[in-house]
Amino acid sequence: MKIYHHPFSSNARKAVMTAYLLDIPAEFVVVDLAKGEQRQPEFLAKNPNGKVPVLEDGELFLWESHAIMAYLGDTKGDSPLYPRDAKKRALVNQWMFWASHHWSPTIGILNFENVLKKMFGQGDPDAGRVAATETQLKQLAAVADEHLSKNAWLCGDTMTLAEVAVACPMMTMAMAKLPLGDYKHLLAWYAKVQELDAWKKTNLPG
Ligand SMILES: N[C@@H](CCC(=O)N[C@@H](CS)C(=O)NCC(=O)O)C(=O)O
Repeated sequence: MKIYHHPFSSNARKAVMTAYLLDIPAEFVVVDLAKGEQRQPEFLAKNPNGKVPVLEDGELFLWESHAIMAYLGDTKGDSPLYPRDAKKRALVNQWMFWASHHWSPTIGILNFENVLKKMFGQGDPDAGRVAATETQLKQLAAVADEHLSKNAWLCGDTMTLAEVAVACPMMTMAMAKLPLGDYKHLLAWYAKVQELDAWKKTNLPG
């Protein structure tokens, strides 16, 4: 099994971290996004969207980080990280879909405005877009924070793949100026995730 990724990509990190947590031996293949390898025909044949992560398992090529996480969880059998019990799994999926549809894309806008624009010489952040996105992100953070004020982990007492989906986008918290400082339950939970070996192994080099 191969996972095509890039160490700066929070979406790719979700796939790599899941493989580590589930102890699934996978070969991690770096796709050089800065050089545009993701737009080369060889990579587009694996993922026509030209994005990491991609998982290759035999004849299966799978894209979308949360689909990859679910597949890895399925191949592992009944792991507490992605339980087979329908109700328990539904709650893990709920946070994974929330991360995919709301949390990651909102953070992605601040990554673009506050980090990538400068990196690629595309001008200053758009102040109006930043302010509107900060408001949206705070609303989302308040939901997670309130939930984590009553639960040790997103799905209750046990750590699951939901943690991976929600924590990985936060890896750019400082450089993308994510306005999360007031959400103390979310930050305390994030500190616990950062203590995991699978998190440390996927930290940026250096
Ligand atoms: N919804 C996708 C998003 C994947 C994505 O946006 N990947 C970014 C890195 S975080 C990428 O490969 N960007 C390269 C490009 O767009 O050229 C997922 O969750 O896998």
